[in-house]
Amino acid sequence: MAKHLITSALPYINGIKHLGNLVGSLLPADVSARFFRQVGHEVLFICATDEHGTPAELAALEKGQDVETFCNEQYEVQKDIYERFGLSFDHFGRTSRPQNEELTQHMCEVLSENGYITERTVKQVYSPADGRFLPDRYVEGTCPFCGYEKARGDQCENCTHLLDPTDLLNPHSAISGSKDLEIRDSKHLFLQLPKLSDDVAKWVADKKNTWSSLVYSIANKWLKEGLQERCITRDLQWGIPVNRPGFEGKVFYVWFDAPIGYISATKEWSDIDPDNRDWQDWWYDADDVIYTEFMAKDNIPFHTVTFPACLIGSGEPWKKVDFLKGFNWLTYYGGKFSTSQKRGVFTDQALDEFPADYWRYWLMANAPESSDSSFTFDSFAGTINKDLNDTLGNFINRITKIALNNFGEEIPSGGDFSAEEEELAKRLNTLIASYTSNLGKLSFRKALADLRSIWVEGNNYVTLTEPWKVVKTDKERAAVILRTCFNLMRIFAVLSYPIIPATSEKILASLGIATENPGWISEDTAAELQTIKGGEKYTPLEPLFSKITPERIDELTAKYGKEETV
Ligand code: B3M
Ligand code: ZN
Repeated sequence: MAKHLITSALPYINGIKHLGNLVGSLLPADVSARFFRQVGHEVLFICATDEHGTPAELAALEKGQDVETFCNEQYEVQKDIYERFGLSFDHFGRTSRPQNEELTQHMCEVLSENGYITERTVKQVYSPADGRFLPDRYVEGTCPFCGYEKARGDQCENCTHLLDPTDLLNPHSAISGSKDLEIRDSKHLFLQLPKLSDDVAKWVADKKNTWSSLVYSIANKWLKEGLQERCITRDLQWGIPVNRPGFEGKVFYVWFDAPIGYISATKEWSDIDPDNRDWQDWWYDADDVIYTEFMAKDNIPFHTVTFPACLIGSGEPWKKVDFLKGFNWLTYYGGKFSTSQKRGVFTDQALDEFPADYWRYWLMANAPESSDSSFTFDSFAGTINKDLNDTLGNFINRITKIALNNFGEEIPSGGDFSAEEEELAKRLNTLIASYTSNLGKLSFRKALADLRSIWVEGNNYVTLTEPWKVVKTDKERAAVILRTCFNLMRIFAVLSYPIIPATSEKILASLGIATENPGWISEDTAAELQTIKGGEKYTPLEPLFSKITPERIDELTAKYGKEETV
């Protein structure tokens, strides 16, 4: 038994996430947390909302709310959606909580004592009308490169040139529209990454065999290009205050405090029950912990270079990531999911259309692991119909019907295994070993292909043994076959639990099996196929899935769109 710390990238507070965000971090982290718990490890699965930065302020402004009210509301909205998706966090915290403020300020202090933080004065846009500095997107104006009139201070959306707020022609405030802007000096803190780069490079080199090539190459690309000092403060009000003289009214840059949020959310968790929980067991001098992070590829540099640099620079024994699972993009009909353009299916909408398990299954079966993958409703319907409905669902419907008609609501007893069951055990044994190993290696697509093959074995076994015929001539043999099928049902439910937990719970409940942690399936597959002995009562299941019709697909594409136009 090992201690597994698992974190998902912290979703931004600025709006409801789409399916791409779900499959790029939150969902695979949950699948792993469930799996590791089931095989008997001690697991701590932590996540939180990432609440600082200009995106949060601007989203609040757009909604006409103050940032705090906006964040409070959005936190509850996101938390509720993740619960309904069955995400089994041990704690879902917030980077705006006091634990994060305390720890972020502490990190800045120790980094600064160790000589990794310096002060420098830079030129910033100031708006007297708004009474504040206007960093990044708070300034709009005309792009000096292409003449686009609505360019933002960080980037021109039209020609994609990166900009500085001071580059814009005819600049005005995005808040008040005021054109009366000044350039003022402002003092900021810079993290001296160049000084830490040798240590980080050494640490990264050690991960060559543990990280995937995607993750390892992104980290190395950054290191090779040479690390630059980074400004870790902003002239904003919303955020974690910088606790030093001359920095009144300034806060930390969101990417400085967000990853610290993993640790402080763990502290939130232990502050709830301090007698029984200790966050330091997981984070401080915690060599016995195996730490796995999940994220989309654009977050990889921050997690492989910047954040580890801070932890190393602190000189304190903070736990650093062991395994890092990075994902490519999930596209929507080949184009981008877009929060700002509302393109694609968002997590709240998804749950209005279909049960969480449909989404969980499709997303994990099509996870963008080694390349991007594309969501389409045709693909979604095809997979749900074929795998969930026609394979798993159909197997359960078939045997329930035959069993009910011939043996009532009691699992048939009597008779012994014969060659067919021995053969079934052998075949399953190989598949389950592969499935278990792939889940352990976080190879999700391969794991899901194994799971599908495991379900197929159930249908093949029924087709081969023909219980509906046998029951007419040899009731004892039919009892063996059907009882084996009930055992298969249990095995399927246990193995499917990381992926489609709600469905698994239904199956287990119908068999009268407690479900809090269904455990795993041992290597003695023959014994596993005879765990249910016969004579037990069961509750017949209603069909678990229903097919998605072509008409429904048309409805959905009309509603959510499929054109790639912007
Ligand atoms: N909120 C960005 C994102 O969701 C950011 C991740 C923070 S992880 C510490 O892609
Ligand atoms: Zn431009």
